[in-house]
Amino acid sequence: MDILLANPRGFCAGVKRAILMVENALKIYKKTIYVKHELVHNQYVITTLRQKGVIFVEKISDIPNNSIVVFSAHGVSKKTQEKALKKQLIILNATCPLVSKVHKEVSKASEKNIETIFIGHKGHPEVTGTIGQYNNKNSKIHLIESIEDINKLPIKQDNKKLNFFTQTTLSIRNTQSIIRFLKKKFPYISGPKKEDICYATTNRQNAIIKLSKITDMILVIGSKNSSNSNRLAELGKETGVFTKQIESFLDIQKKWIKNIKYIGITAGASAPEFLVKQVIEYLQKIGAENIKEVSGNQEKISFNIPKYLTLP
Ligand code: 0JX
Ligand code: SF4
Repeated sequence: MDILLANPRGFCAGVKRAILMVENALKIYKKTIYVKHELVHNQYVITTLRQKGVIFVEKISDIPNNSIVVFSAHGVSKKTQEKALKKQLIILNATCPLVSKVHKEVSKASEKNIETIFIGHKGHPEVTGTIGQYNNKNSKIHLIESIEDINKLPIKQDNKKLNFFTQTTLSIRNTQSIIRFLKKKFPYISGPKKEDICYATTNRQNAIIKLSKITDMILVIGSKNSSNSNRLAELGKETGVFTKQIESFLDIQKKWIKNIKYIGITAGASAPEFLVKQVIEYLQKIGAENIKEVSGNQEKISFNIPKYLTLP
């Protein structure tokens, strides 16, 4: 059996920035750091930070007044931000700049009374945070998850003040077909040139498609609540290649790899490379021979952390 590694895979710029912000904050403040929601959706990352003293909470009310709070990479709503300010918390905002960009657009639409349709997964923290940027009593933001939802929208077809935005970690294929239907039904709708799906999501989805053409099984490393990792596993399955999503090498079942000649490995944007290495080592122990990095889009993008969080 040979191992083929997808490229790019694993940490994106937003995740690297969020983790560095928390690690530096621990060193600079030498105090308990609270994080609103899981900083990124990966169990290994969360456990490691917890061991360093980070406390993860779902509600701002669970944080003592005057403490330090980090907003997760997925971002928060305006209401959450207000609650944190009321408690006089020191806010370190680790929202990915690409999510913040969508926040600004949604907020602008709200100020301008532009009715808005948001494509995303209900209950996902990024969706809650982005929808929570819209705060207008005279106009509305509507969440849709599928083409079927479009026909249920209480919006007039000839509405000329209508916008759409999307979650950053959606399936490119599904989202494009939703947008096509949206434009057909609402001819005056405007929105981003393509969609708001980020570069990292796009590149990892393209990389798994490439991997699927040269492998007979794919392992996707990523936690169950990671939207972008789930989309990778879904896409792997859609290509027809036997695909399994795992948290770590411990989830691998030997029966999966019986008779497999070329096994592909990829990792979601929140899954550390360390987990990929562990999977490779495990596969080598049970007989994998050659390892090849599949060529792919090189990612040069990086996001700065705030100056006050940089170490000397
Ligand atoms: O569930 P998501 O894919 O949005 O988040 P995850 O797995 O933490 O990935 C990195 C953060 C992405 C924000 O857009
Ligand atoms: Fe930012 Fe994209 Fe990474 Fe999300 S997946 S944190 S939007 S770069």
